[in-house]
Amino acid sequence: MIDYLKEFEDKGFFTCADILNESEREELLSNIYQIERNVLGHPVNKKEMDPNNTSRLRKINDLTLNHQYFFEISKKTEILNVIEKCIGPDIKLFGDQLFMKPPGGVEKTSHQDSPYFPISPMNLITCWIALEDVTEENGCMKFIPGSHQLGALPHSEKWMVGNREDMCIPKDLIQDKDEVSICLKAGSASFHHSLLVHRSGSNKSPHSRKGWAIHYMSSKSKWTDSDDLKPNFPLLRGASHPDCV
Ligand SMILES: O=C(O)CCC(=O)C(=O)O
Repeated sequence: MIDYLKEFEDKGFFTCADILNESEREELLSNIYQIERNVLGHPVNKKEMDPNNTSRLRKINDLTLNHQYFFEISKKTEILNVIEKCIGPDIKLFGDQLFMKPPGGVEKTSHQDSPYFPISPMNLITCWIALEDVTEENGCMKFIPGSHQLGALPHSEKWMVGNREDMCIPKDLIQDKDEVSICLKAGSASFHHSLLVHRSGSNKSPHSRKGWAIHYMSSKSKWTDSDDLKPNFPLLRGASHPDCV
């Protein structure tokens, strides 16, 4: 039995097999298929197109906020039991992102999640669910073990995703010889700390690689942006706390 808390604290990640059953995975993929074809409505500003082929999607944000089935899966007991071991019993949902990575899909350069999240302390955890088999060739995630212990690193190097400017961590700050590839069977998941340095390669295979990242935080966390921008984060387990998220 994996000691999830120890793995989370020491290495900043671990994996869990079969976090979804086959019918859940099929239902999620069917919903995604319908969103891609605009059969199921999803806010346009929550969809990002693939810069190499602007007729297909690269990313869909906020599925849990817009579709009940995705929200139900984010509360799945098996997932929350693992999350609870790492961040405690009071759990709120921060948000979610689906990374589509079709054949030819672009890489995601090295970054940490927390510098993009206005949440303190920087101790969130992401459950990244492989909705399809994930291999080295189709662009698996790559983690640098223990890099979450470095604190927040500067994201000062430009990275263009088509016309959109994004940022990444400069290469000279990264010990990429330590990097490990996270290949997963469809329905399995990796869990990573929000300060873990990670990236994913481009998809050089003829197979799609969909990964759904769900971000969780302790409900004792603090919102660090202005009050009027604070969303109403759903409580998934345990209690809410005054003056917290
Ligand atoms: O799925 C990917 O390619 C990147 C995912 C990622 O960076 C994340 O979940 O934080």
